Amino acid sequence: MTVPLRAATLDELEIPLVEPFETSFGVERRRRLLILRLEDADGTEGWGECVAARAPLYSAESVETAGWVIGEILIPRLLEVPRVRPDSLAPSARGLETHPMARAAVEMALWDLSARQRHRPLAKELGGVRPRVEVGVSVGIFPTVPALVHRVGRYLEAGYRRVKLKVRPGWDAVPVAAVRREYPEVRLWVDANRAFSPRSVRTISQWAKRNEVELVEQPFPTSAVEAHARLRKEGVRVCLDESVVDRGSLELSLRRRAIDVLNVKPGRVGGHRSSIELARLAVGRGRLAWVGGMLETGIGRAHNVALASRPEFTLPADLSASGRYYTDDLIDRPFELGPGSTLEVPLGPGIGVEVDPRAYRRALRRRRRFRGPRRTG
Ligand code: OSB
Ligand code: MG
Repeated sequence: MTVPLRAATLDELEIPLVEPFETSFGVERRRRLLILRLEDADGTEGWGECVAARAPLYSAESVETAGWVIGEILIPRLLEVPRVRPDSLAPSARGLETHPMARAAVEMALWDLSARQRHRPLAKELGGVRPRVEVGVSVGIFPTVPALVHRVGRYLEAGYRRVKLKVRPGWDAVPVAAVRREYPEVRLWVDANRAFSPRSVRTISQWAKRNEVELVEQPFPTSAVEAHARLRKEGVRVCLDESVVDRGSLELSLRRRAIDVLNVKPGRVGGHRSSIELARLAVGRGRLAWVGGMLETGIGRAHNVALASRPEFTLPADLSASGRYYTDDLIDRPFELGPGSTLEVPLGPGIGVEVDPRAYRRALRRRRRFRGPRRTG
């Protein structure tokens, strides 16, 4: 029933964010990204987004390295595969364990393609069970505390109920306390993107508990398993993002009691299949899981929303409405925030959204085309 690929298009785009997004590792004003479009022999398409950023700061991959891996290795190998399916990537991705973002873009495009071939929504193909997914909003570092408090207020007015503040040494106890004081009801999370030293376990636990911070995401460096375990012992709920790169790293954190909650980003862990595997493992051991984001455009967001409709994901996702990120999202029907701080799971074929050609053309910077071998019979 499945068919070979006929062609692939790898595009590099640039799209301005509605406002700068500052984290402990840098500021992003315009997102540079890769979009992959696969096309099978019947003309059905599959879309994937690569979450690697222009600079390799969040992780070691970048637009350049991921573009190289996708264009020089993954696409040429896949174009030789006689019948593609979502797991067709595994043999083609051998040796590329340290390039999960490149792999994910291709794996996710294959999922979309295969769901469209079957005229089924991706959410159903992935085992999703919910018509809407609960979401929150990730809020960057601001120039001043009042500016942050004001912005959080705007998000709450828009309907978000859970807010994740980006923190770093020097932007921690004070802004967190200010937001808590102004909004006593908000579900408050923080994310440090590895910026703290393991020596600050005590101080983090003090301000986190005092301000009823529901979870602290990735306070310490990737391999600081003991520090994360100590923070848990202080009574803080620890969420891991960068530390979990594969099954082995998750098992290690579980065994050493260094994790309560898992932030699963399909674009960063190799795609949907590995996301499901990691979430099942964490939930099977009594931990909680939710779907994170990497400022995806509507294409990547649609993938993430489909994944988040699975039953393992019980905490609100980092998947906000299109307008929180981009004035001109790349899709025809931008995501909007619905009742109860939710996004609707698109139920059209595949990811359930279509590209808006005008927005896409405006953002397009570079295109590479690939064609499969001519096949006979
Ligand atoms: O650590 O979760 C993170 C964005 C870019 C890189 C890393 C992270 C993030 C976010 C944004 O927090 C979440 C979103 O897409 O809304
Ligand atoms: Mg994070």
